[in-house]
Amino acid sequence: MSLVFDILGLVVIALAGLTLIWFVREKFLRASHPVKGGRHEGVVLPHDAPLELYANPFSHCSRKVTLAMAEYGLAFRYRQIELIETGWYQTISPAFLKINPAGLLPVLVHDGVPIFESDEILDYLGNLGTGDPLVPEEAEARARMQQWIAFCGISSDDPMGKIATHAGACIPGLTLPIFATMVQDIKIRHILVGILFHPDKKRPGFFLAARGMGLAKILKSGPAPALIRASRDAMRVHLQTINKSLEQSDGPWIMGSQLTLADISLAAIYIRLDETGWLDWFMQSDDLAAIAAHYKGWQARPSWQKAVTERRLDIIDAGRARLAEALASSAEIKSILHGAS
Ligand SMILES: N[C@@H](CCC(=O)N[C@@H](CS)C(=O)NCC(=O)O)C(=O)O
Repeated sequence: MSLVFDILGLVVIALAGLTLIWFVREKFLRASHPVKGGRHEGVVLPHDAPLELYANPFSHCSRKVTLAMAEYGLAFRYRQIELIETGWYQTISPAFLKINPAGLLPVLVHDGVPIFESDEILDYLGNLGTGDPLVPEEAEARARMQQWIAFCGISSDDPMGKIATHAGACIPGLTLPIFATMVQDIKIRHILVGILFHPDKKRPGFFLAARGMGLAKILKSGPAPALIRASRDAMRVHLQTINKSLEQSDGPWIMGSQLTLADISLAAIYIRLDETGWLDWFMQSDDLAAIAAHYKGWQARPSWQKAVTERRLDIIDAGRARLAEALASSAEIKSILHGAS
C-alpha cells in the first residue's frame, strides 16, 4: 500500500514539476514589452508582400489604418491576428510577439520593416505617395488635424486614462457591454491564457467574470457599471464637440472640403459606437445631425466597403444581437446602461 502512495506521490511531484516548467517556458516565450512607435529601421521581418498589415477587424486602431490604406488605394496583404474578443489571445502568441514585442495591433510591415502605433502608421502612409493626400498642406491645418487624431486615439499605456478630454479613451469603457456578450462565444481556456500571461490582468479578469456571470450580473458588480457610465457621459460631451465642429466646417469633412486623417479617426469612433448600439442612444439623446451626415458620407465611400463592410465579423454581429436583446428584455440592464449616472 505504501508503495502505491509512494508512486502516487512521485507522479504528483512530476506533474507539478512539468506544469511549472511549462508555465515558466510560456511566460518567457510570451513576455511582452513596450515598443516605440514609428518605423524600426534595422529590423527585417519575414514578408510575402511589400506592404503587410497585421490587424483585426474589431480593433479600433486597426480600423483607422485599414480605412486610410483603402483611401490611399494601397495594395497590401491583410494578416488577421485574433484578439481575445474575436477568438483567442493571438496578440500574445510567441509568433506574433516576434512581429510586435508589445503584443499590440496594428503593425504595418513595409518591405519587412515594422512600423508600430496606429497614429504613426497613419503618418507613414501619407509619405507613400498614393491616392489623394489625407494630410493638409498648411502647417496650421496639419496641427489641427493632429489634435483630432490625438482626441480620438487610445493610449497604449493608459487606454482609459483621459476620458474627460479624449473621445478615444471612452471607447474601451463603452465596449465593455458588447465584450460581455461577445465573450460568451469564447472558450474559457483561451481567456485563462490572458489571466496567466497577458500583461494587463484587468481585462482578462473582466472577460472571465463576464463569461461566467453573464451580462446582467457583470453590469451590477465591480467597477464596470461606473466605468461604462463615466465613459458614456464623457463621450456625450465629446460628440457635442464633434457635432459643433462639423456644423462650423464648410464640409463635407471635419476640416472642410478635404477628407483627412481626422475624419478617419472620427470614423473609427462612429463604427465602434454603432456596433455597440451606443450611437443610436446618443442620437436619440442629443441632436447630432452633423455627425449623422458625416457618418453617412463615410458609409457611401468605396473605402468603407473595402475596409469595414467586407471585414465584418459574425462574432461581433452575434454579440450586438445579444446585447440588443438584453436591453430590450431587461429594464434593469437598460437602466444601468442608459439611466442617469
Ligand atoms: N496606441 C496603440 C494602441 C494599440 C492597441 O491598444 N491595440 C489593441 C487593439 S485596438 C490591441 O492590440 N490589443 C491587444 C491586447 O490587448 O491583447 C495604437 O494606436 O496602435
